[in-house]
Amino acid sequence: MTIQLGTDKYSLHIKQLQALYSVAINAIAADAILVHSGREKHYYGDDRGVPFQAFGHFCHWLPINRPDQFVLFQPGQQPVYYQVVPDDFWHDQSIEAENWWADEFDIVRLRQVSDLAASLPSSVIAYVGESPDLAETLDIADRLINPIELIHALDFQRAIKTEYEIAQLRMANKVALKGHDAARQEFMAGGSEYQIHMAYLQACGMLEDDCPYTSIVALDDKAAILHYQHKRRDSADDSQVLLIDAGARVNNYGSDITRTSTRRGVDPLFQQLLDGMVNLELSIVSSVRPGLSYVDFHTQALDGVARLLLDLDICRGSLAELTELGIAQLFMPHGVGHLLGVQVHDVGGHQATIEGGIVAPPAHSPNLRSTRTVAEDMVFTIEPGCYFIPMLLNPQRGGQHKQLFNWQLIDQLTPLGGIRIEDNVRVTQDGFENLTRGPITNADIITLHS
Ligand SMILES: [Mn+2]
Repeated sequence: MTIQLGTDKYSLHIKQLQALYSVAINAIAADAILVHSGREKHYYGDDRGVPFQAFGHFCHWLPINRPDQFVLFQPGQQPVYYQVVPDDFWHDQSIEAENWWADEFDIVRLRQVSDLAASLPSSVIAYVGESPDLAETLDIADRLINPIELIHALDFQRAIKTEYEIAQLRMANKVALKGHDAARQEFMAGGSEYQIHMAYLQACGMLEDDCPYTSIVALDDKAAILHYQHKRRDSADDSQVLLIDAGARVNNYGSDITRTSTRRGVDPLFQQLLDGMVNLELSIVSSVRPGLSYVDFHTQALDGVARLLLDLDICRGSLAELTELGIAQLFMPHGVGHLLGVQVHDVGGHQATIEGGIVAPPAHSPNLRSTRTVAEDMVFTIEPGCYFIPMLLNPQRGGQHKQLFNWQLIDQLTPLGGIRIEDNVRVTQDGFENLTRGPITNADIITLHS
């Protein structure tokens, strides 16, 4: 959805983007950078189009999600938006120019992509986008098609959000929270996964294509499937647990929120685990401040999960033993979160430098999507989880460390699937802003715990 938010913020965003591109272009010998939104695709052997998603670096410039749109950056000049609007009586191709963004560009309207070559300046242009073939037709040199030094610089900087971007992410959280409320109510009333999913979309005022990713709406044991994609229609009168991971998209920026809810009569042990996970998530969020490594949050999550498992007698032994053997990872096999922006798993998560240096995730947690040093105005998710995944736990039943697991309790909890709690967090000058919950005080944590 398109929501107008402060023209001045957007104007400043474009200035900051120009400054960022002015630095990035120094990595290559070029006078200009052409950013392409992408091409329309069709299913194989079919004339039906695949739902389009514009390239992240294009979305960074414009709140437009359409194929064959182009932004031309030239240092010191107003950016040019080449808006391709084909003659087409099958589809609505019109793009309504809204002043708040249109005023920042020199807009050149074209009827087809093949008109672009004649409209571009005769300077040395680099191309960023999915179609090297198209770049060749524009006579762009091979070395300037997605030059890796340029991509590294652009990816790295995307982690730090402008005030405009933070406003979009705040709004995307606000919209998604309406959906989460409606979804929870539908679950409490015994709704099926399908009904909960539809209640979510309706409350957000969204179509499925407006979601930043495929929503996860999982009842009971399906909550243990990390990216569960179905929406069962079966009656769910006796369901006990809902795990819903769903966001909303505003001007191309997406939120990514997970909530786990229980119905009356749920196993009290599961409820204790859920309360513990909520507190763990809040305490990790509360520790966010510039200068830390994102890996620290992951370590806190694994540690917290292990402590909970010991406290509730689901695991046995010492914290040191569980850590040494990587037992928490069997219950939380994903990372504690990821960068968030115009892509739900935003780029540059493992990048340590603008030049492209990489910090790999620790060997014990290869699925961790970010190892960045936390900096002001970075936005990421914090999403610890704890699941009973038979595929991961069953091999331990006959293993060397089988005595570290309380199999009776694990069997008791497995039909309830699992838990994930996820908020979107912005780093401030000396701490954090929870974009999902707003300010959290110690009082909130205690309330949630009781
Ligand atoms: Mn996420």
